[in-house]
Amino acid sequence: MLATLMPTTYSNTIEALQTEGFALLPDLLRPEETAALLDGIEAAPATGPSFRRSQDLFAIRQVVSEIPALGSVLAKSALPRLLSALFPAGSRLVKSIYFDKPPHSNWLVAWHQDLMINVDRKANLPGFGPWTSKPEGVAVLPPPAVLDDIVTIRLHLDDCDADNGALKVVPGSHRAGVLLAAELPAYTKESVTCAVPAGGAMLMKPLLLHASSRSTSGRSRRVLHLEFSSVELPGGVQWREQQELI
Ligand SMILES: O=C(O)CCC(=O)C(=O)O
Repeated sequence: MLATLMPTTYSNTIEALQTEGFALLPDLLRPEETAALLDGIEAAPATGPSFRRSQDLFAIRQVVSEIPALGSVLAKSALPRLLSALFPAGSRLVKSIYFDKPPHSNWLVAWHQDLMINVDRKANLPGFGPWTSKPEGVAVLPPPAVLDDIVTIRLHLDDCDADNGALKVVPGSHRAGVLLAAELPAYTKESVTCAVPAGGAMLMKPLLLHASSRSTSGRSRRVLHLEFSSVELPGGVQWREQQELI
């Protein structure tokens, strides 16, 4: 059988995700799917509490609920097959954000791990906390097993490299658990920059140390950041944005 006709198993991707904390899939989306996602974003009204626009950043929170056309494009792409490989027992979308780092943007993101999950309400749950309450809703640091289950899939809608704010990561840092600020410099000397072409995906674990730099180029860096989990939260607490994508 020709290699191109063999089913994609994503076994190398899953192994890289477990050992390195991230994996790159340069051609997850077809060009017409990337174009359809951009069309959906451009057609959105861009007003309301989920939309934030400044000279250096255009972000849309809960973007898949704000722009339902995106979910239809994603459901017909290779994403469902990738999700079945990552989560054989099923998963749901628990967070979605669109980020545009426009040309020459000064927006940079310092080294951090993604520790908080968005939930619908506060509750007295063993192992959960601290809790935060912001205008957009409640978030909490969950127990390690909840974070370990999450996979973030960043779909790149533009070619992205060091010049237009690609993500920098520290391979393997997700295995160190939750790190203190004072511990970060010892890790960040070993960082790599994740260049991803338009239509490609970067997969990462929430505990992977990551950061991004200012853009020094005239190119946009548009990304759909999607987080998936198979975990049912305890005590009747729900993921705030939970949504079946497929
Ligand atoms: O997209 C970026 O440049 C950074 C985003 C990020 O660090 C995050 O979502 O946690």
